[in-house]
This record gives sequence, structure tokens and C-alpha cells, in this order.
Amino acid sequence: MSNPEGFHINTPLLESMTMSKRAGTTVLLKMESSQPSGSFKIRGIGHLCQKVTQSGSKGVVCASGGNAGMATAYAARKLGIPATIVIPTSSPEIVVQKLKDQGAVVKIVGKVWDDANAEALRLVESESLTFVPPFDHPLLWQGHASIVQELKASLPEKPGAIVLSVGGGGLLCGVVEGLKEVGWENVPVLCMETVGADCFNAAIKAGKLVTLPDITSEAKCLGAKTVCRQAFDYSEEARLISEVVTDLEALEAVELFLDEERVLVEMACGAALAAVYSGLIQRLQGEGRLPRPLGPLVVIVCGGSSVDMAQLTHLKTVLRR
Ligand code: PLV
Repeated sequence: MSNPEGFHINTPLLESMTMSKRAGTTVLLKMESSQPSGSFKIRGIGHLCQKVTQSGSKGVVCASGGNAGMATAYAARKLGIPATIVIPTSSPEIVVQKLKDQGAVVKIVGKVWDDANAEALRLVESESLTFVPPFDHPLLWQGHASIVQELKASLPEKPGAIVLSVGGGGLLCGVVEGLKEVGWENVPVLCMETVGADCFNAAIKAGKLVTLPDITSEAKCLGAKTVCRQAFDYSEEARLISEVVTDLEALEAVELFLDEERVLVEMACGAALAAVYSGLIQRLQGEGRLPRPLGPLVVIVCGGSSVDMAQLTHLKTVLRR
């Protein structure tokens, strides 16, 4: 169902029998992988692009691991303005062509996202482009919050918990805000990252924002070195559980999801799926950190465009060496 207020669609919420069996509770999949541009990012970025270009723009620029760039390129094409997307060398090659197909100018700068972002900020000054941040902006969070509005409209009861991936924390902030809007603020949110792209977990452990020395995970779209301040601040008021899985667990989740649900997603999304596939849900229940029995577990299938069979084969080789 298309949405009159934005570029995103109202995504399906699917019950997964196989994942429910694994988790020992009903698992509902919020299929953000079906969004135009391939991920949930279009919700926030579509909303932000509409607002920030209202009074005219020479073009937008976004630094991205891939998916924020895809969403920006898509929104810019719909708005009829040029888009420049800066991606780091660590992003897989496959995303470059997809960005070009959306009509974007692609620049490959720096090793990780933080380096690419410095270049995007430079272009804002030198080319007078409008900046589109991939995760750290209230308009993005407002757009992402529509996920929870849709859940509220289709679920008869509040979820037992929500599972999502954390990169820079934009999705997390949007979901927390959405939960507040619909009166579900006491629903626990399980925040998943991979080892080596775990800036949120590091911040929680340290009790303050932490900048990782490097991104060593293959889940490049989770690869922000520092989580946004708002995500960290929410960890003090919302019911957030931060957990980290290995790259191999995220990859295995991607493979199982493809096999069982017939949908191919990125490692960034595999991190969230691994909460079910690695047995983490039961472990958290055993530790008393999630209730047993648990109400419906909503997994946000954030999606991602930087994956195809060749990339999957590459990841298998790299991670199983
Ligand atoms: N990816 C951002 C940030 O990268 C990007 O530029 O595309 N799942 C997928 C498929 C994603 O692409 C991302 C973010 C996330 C989850 C995490 O979302 P966030 O950044 O809002 O926490 C460096």
C-alpha cells in the first residue's frame, strides 16, 4: 500500500512459522526489505528529503554505507533534484551500479562511513548541496516511527518485544519514538549489532559515547564508528537490550532466512535475524531479561540492497576461511 505522505509503502507483517518454532514464541516479520530502495531507510530519508528541499535545493548529498544512499537517490529522483552519494571503499561494489541506476552521482571516498561523511560535509560547503544525514536527525526518526504506527494499526495486542539492527542508531530512535507515540513505551527493544560494528554496545558498556577505532565487521551498513547521541540517551529511559553477534552468526542468519523465508537480505539485517536463529531470545528469557511467555516478537527485517548471490558467496569465503 503506497503512502500519500511519503515515498515509502505500508509493508507486510508476516507470521513466520519456522522462526516462531525456533524462538518458542510467535515471530512476526515487518518486511522492510520490500520498501522502494530496498530498506526501511526510505521512511526517514523520504520524509527528511521532502522537508529539507521544500524551499528549493541545488541537490542533495548523503554519505552512506549503501542503503541511506539508495533511499536518498530514490527520493531525489522522485523530487526531480540531483543526488550525490558518497560511499566508502568498504561498501560492496554491487551498490555502486544500483546507485547509478537511480540516477545518482557516486563518489567513493575513505575507508569507512565516517571518512565518507567528512567528504559529504565538505561538498555541502563547496557545492552548496543539501545535507542528508543517514541516521542522526529528528526528521529521520519521525519518518522511521511510521513502522510502529503501522504495527499499532495491524496488531490486536502490543508486541512482546521488537528486534532491530543498530548502525548509527536512526532506526532505533525512530522505533523508540513510535513506541512513545502509540503508548507502547514499555515494550522492550532488542538492539542487535555485529562484533566490530558495535558502537552502541560499546557506549552502553562505557556509560558514554564511544568512537570505535575501526570497523572490522563485514556488516558494513552497521559501520558507524559512533552511535548518535539520541540513541544513547534513549538507553537511559527506554527498555533497550543491547546484544552483539558475530559476523558468522549474522551470515548464518542471512542464509537461513533465504532458505526458509526465501528473501535475501544484507548482513546488517542478518544481525537482527540472528536474535532468533542463534537462540538469543531463549537465552535472554533464561536470564530473566525478556519475559517467559513472551508476546509476539516483531523482527524488523530492515533489508538492504548491497547483496546478491555473488556477494553472499564472497562473504561465505571471507568468513569461513
Ligand atoms: N545503514 C546506513 C549507515 O551505514 C547507511 O548508510 O545505509 N539495516 C540496514 C540494511 C542499514 O542499511 C542500516 C543503516 C541499518 C540497519 C542500521 O540503521 P541505523 O544506522 O539507523 O541504526 C553506516
